[in-house]
Amino acid sequence: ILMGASSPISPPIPAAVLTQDELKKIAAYKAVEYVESNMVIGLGTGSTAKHAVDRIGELLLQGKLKSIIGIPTSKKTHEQALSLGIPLSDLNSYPVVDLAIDGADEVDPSLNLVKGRGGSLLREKMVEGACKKFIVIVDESKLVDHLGGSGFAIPVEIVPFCWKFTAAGLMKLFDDIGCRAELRTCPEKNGKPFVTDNGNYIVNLYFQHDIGDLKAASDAILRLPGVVEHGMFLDMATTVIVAGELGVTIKNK
Ligand code: ABF
Repeated sequence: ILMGASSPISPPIPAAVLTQDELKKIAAYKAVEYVESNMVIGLGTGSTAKHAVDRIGELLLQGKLKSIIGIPTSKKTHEQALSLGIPLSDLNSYPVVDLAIDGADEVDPSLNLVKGRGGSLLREKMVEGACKKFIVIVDESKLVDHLGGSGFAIPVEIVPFCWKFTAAGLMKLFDDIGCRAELRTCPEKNGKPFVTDNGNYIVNLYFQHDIGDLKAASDAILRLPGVVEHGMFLDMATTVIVAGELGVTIKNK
């Protein structure tokens, strides 16, 4: 101890900060509270949805949920659910899904979404389009004012056949607002194209200016031959659960 030396001023102890993954888990667990026995459940894809699938598996194992049928939205989720012992089926056998729980890349104030940066947008749109209630689970970093703003991509699933032609067609559609289309590739596979669960490619669209009328943009993209589906999920979410540093917010349509 140095006599006479002024004691060091210790910095204030920061309040416990939750990691992004902890926030995702909080949102996911909250969503699973809506799951009831005997429901047909759409099982989402991605790091947030993974927590929800884990939780459903845990409640089944504990006997707190019974007779659930899961409809997975990707091969990856299919594998995860199988490993947890969740009984699985598909839309052929269950064309109406009671509830789907899935993450998102962006959520706007009207609860429109961008999804598919994980690459599973087609199956997600099919399953979530077939459900009576669609709960989206996100941490607060996913909230945006406008979809596709701030230089983030809107993914579009396209057939591999003459993909450059389709990508050029997509850019042309949005000439007036400035649009760049980039094929999604896999750095871990020497830059080979990313291939979806359905054997298709993904083109990411980057916009210079606000897209404006989302419905018109969606219709135009879907009319283009070569396009399979895009990652704008308009008017589909019924509830969005947002986990943030200050707690959980539930937004209903
Ligand atoms: C899926 O997971 C996708 O539609 C979306 O791209 C992604 C969100 O990922 P994460 O939960 O890992 O942030 O639902």
